[in-house]
Amino acid sequence: MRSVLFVLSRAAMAVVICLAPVAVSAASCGNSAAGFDTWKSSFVRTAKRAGVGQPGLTALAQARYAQGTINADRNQKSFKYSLDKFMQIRGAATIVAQGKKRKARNAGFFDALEKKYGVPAGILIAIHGMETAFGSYMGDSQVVSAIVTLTYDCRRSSFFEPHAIGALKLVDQGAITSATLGAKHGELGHTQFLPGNALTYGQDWNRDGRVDFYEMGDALASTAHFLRKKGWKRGRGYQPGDPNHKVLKKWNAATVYQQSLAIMGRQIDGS
Ligand SMILES: [Ca+2]
Repeated sequence: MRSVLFVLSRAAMAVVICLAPVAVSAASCGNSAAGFDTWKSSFVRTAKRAGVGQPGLTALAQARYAQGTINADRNQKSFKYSLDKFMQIRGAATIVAQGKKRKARNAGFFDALEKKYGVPAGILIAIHGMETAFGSYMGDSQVVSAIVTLTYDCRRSSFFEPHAIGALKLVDQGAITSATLGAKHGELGHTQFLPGNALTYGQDWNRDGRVDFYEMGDALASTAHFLRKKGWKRGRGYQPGDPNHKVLKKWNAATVYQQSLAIMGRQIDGS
């Protein structure tokens, strides 16, 4: 769901600028490591008020200023690609070819997911391929440190704060630890959930008592659950103009991303 961040960044930034004098709780945000620890001790109160327990508070105390995340955030560039170019850059042909094999190999699993959530294999496999090349690259940044740093950072505090609280609650639940690695903006697991969404939509598909976004079954069930809760209609289409196409916007705000998912999904589903 990475690209959502890019699209939201301008709007969220405007909010931060307008509200900064009153909105950012007791401690002020900052644009460098100086002040991070002071801000963290103040953020403890916010976290407690939000219901974060001791494991989450400990993870907050252990969070370190994530310079790599801030560097990546400052260097974000916005590109405008045609659909064809975007699909080429993202390796859509490879995702479809591998995706068809993955669907055939795990037919029972994907049938069970569709039965429970109404979301067909093609879309879930296309998302899995787009987000992490089917789990082959899930990131190398510490999720808690990344998301707490982004909340402290002045640029988009209000956008990231619910995700920081989400990450700390995921620690409470044992879904992640302070060592869990994800992408630069704290997206975690096979389909790169932001922590707040992970907390809300996480599913324990394999029923081992733990929602694990680094276990494929849990991650894809959580993804299907997210789409279902965002309005996915069982048995209806997901091509542009179909009822489910607009649900893809909830996953990623970029039009070319949504269109790519629809094309890849149709090819993988073979319909
Ligand atoms: Ca599980």
